[in-house]
Amino acid sequence: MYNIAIVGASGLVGGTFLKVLEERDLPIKNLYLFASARSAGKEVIFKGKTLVIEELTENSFDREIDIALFSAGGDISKKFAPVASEKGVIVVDNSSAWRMDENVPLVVPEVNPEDIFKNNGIIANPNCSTIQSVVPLKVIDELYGIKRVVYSTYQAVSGSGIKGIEDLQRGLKGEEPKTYPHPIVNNCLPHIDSFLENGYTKEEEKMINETRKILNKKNLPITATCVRVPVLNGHSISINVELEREANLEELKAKFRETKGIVLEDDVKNNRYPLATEANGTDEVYVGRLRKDFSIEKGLNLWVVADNIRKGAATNAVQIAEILMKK
Ligand code: 2RA
Repeated sequence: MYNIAIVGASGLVGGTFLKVLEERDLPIKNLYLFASARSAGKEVIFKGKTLVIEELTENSFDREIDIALFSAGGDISKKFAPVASEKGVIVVDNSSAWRMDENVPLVVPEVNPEDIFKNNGIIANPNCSTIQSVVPLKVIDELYGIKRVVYSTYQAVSGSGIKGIEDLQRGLKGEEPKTYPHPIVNNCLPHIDSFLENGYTKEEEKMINETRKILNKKNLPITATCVRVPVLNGHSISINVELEREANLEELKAKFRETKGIVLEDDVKNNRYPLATEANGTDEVYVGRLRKDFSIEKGLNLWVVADNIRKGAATNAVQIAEILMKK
């Protein structure tokens, strides 16, 4: 049995950690919930027991904790993940704070589970749009070798947390946004996170750098355009891939069908392709619209959809914790 902590327990991902931990019935002896002073004292039901959220402090890890799931923003992770790991806690951090640190493994269990055990106390959970992309890309790379990737994302407002959801709700009532720079209703905003000097956004930079790290292809040519769309939950991503070797679509579909964590939804004659409303609330990565890219010699297009709060964050982190526990 294990003692688990959740840091950021009052947030959207934090609450989903609780839901996923309960669903997957991990061997938990004690569960400790931490958040800001503002949320301290709030009660949460877990497996029929009432737990009380505590304020996160430097002393929060002065107790027997085996694994801590963090989703409280980069500043909190930067400050408290080392405090926890110095006390022997293994931290699985959902923020971007540690993802590109060369001493911190960046892990998607279906792609690079072996990297979990290269940790020095901190394991980074990738960005949601990266997680759902590398799951099919790993299969494609193993079969045909990937030479280049082009990402175009259509990301739900839940990716911005409760604030993003509230802006969509405001927009539907004709009210002005408070989180996004423009109304999200009737718009697609090519602006997720902040802009960099080179004209890309931090979200696009994350997808590029994290994909290279997870697939262990440091110089892989990749570009990305990340777009916020008026969808409540579930990210959709168009992926264009240039290959070393010509793809065989039937072979690739068969491989997707037998890959754990992937659901092939590809029957366009019957209007069947991945949808955010169908991915919502599930832990799989849905793949469809597989077709050759005839504009280049060996090219492939696919459409990938997943619940960005579950597989894109909470479930991926819990899966890492499960592998740690099994070991
Ligand atoms: C977003 N991927 O969708 C980012 C962070 N969750 O806003």
